Amino acid sequence: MESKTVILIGGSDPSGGAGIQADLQTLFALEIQPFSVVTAVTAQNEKKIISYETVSKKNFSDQLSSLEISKHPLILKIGMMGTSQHLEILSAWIKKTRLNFVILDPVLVSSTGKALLDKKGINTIQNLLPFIDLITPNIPEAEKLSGIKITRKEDRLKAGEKLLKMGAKNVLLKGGHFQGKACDILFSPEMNYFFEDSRIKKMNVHGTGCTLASAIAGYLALGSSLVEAIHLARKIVREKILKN
Ligand code: PXL
Repeated sequence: MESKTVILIGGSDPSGGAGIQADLQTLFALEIQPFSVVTAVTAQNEKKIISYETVSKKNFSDQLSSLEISKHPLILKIGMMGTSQHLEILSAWIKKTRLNFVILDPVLVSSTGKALLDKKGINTIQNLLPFIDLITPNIPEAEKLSGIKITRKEDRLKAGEKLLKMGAKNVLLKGGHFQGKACDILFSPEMNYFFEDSRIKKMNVHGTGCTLASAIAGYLALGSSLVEAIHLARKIVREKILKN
């Protein structure tokens, strides 16, 4: 069976741990050749992000227009966007393009603490939620997008359900920032699924969000169901953390 085409949209991380480089590496390992559209170029290493610049809005639009995608079923994975203006351009493109499945990893802040999207971008993401098939926030991102503070276990359910109500078709709330077992929760229209593993201690987790979302895109492209794709993608992330 021919696999679906994956389009990656995100920023460059010259250290290779996160961003488009991590996404590409993940998809190549699954023998998928994705399209990749660059939103921003960061200068960073494992310790910090020194600076970043977004590509011009014209160049970003041109990259999207250049994609020769009319023939294929498409899976889109969105990572770092940089500014709300780039997100607005992407929103307009999503609304006019036939996409099978849209995954949004709402990259707001780097693991080293630098903002990777401007403040207004949060509002733009909220408006885009009805066009998103799967959003993959970590706890701080879910708090910002839902407006619900997550301190107790039950708060995760409130935040996830709120994001569904705001229009996302599915929400994968990642538990990496929460105490206890490494538990990700998938909120879907029918039911919630809990994905649980023992926590791996004090390892480098830079780029794990990128890898998870792009592996989900890859497995969906190869024909997995969403639950199966998440299960398999979590295995890839676990291996990546253990190797670091
Ligand atoms: O992990 C989030 C992320 C995504 N994309 C780029 C990044 C980072 C974190 O540093 O640099 C380009």
